[in-house]
Amino acid sequence: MSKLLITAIATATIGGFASSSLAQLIDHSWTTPDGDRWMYAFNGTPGTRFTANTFGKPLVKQFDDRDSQFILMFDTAGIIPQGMGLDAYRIVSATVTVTVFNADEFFYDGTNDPIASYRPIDDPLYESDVDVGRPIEIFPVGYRDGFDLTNWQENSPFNVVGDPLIDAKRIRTAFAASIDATGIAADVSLAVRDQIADEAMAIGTAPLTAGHSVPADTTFTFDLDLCDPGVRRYFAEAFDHGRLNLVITSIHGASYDPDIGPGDPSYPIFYTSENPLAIAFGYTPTLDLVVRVGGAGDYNSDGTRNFFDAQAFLNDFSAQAPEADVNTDCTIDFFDVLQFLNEFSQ
Ligand SMILES: [Ca+2]
Ligand SMILES: [Ca+2]
Ligand SMILES: [Ca+2]
Ligand SMILES: [Ca+2]
Repeated sequence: MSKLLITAIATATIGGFASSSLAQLIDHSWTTPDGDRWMYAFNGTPGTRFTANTFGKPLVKQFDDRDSQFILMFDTAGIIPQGMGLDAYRIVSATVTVTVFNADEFFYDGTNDPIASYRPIDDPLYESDVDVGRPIEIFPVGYRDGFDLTNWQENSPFNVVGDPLIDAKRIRTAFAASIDATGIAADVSLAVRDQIADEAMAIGTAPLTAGHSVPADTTFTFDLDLCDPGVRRYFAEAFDHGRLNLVITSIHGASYDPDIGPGDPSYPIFYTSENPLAIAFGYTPTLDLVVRVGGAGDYNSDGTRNFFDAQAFLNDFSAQAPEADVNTDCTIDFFDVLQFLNEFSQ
């Protein structure tokens, strides 16, 4: 493989270089979102609340299973060059944090629970939840009824079609989504009903013992799985437009039951970007991104394409280093070599 690769690179090197595919490696941290919203049908102050929570009430006829969602909006414009076309963006890593406001009102579970475990125990499809607590998950955002990434804002209406007092299912203007490789978003808010499993980009983890109650000010970290082609496309589209929206959800039981009245929360409540305590103590949601912009031919991202790029790629490829995954599909194979050569010789 290496000899073949060297020959191919040498051949490619003979061709002239255009300057259009030079690359930039961008590593940036957002210490607070540019917008955030408790996405819940009966939120009377959308976009400005000091806390947001996540819960669900699966299979209740009126509500989405992921009933209460927390949307985060980060402007990437000005940090990541916009409008370069989807192929120009290669997301390398993405990490999100949110911090818990309420004290000891739910239990820590940093692993996936079977979607059937959220069904009632007498449901024929019910599966048991083997570990105490419920995971907190992060998803891409999808839109409906005239909204999209470019026009949805933290104070946009919850719905424009339907009436949540009658039926709040599948009407929210922005929803937790699964994105296919062509960019089509499917609403996963009814995950239990629709039996949609394992579509989250990450489950939040915290330095806590599994099953223990979660203290106030605990930060949950989401290291996003970027292997899925739909997820990669989602990030590319976000960077192309200059804004990345993400949504936190969980299907913790909602303790408020219209039949029995309000009780103590049994679900996470998070600080929002508007919360004065969060601003003072650094508990606002955060985002860390590493993204390559531009052609992979400038492999070492120094603004020129030359032998050193080929050498660096070859070294990483031989070592099976993650950086050699040029087409970012989470495997390092011949298709990465093809893509590198293609971009190196353009
Ligand atoms: Ca907000
Ligand atoms: Ca569990
Ligand atoms: Ca270079
Ligand atoms: Ca690859």
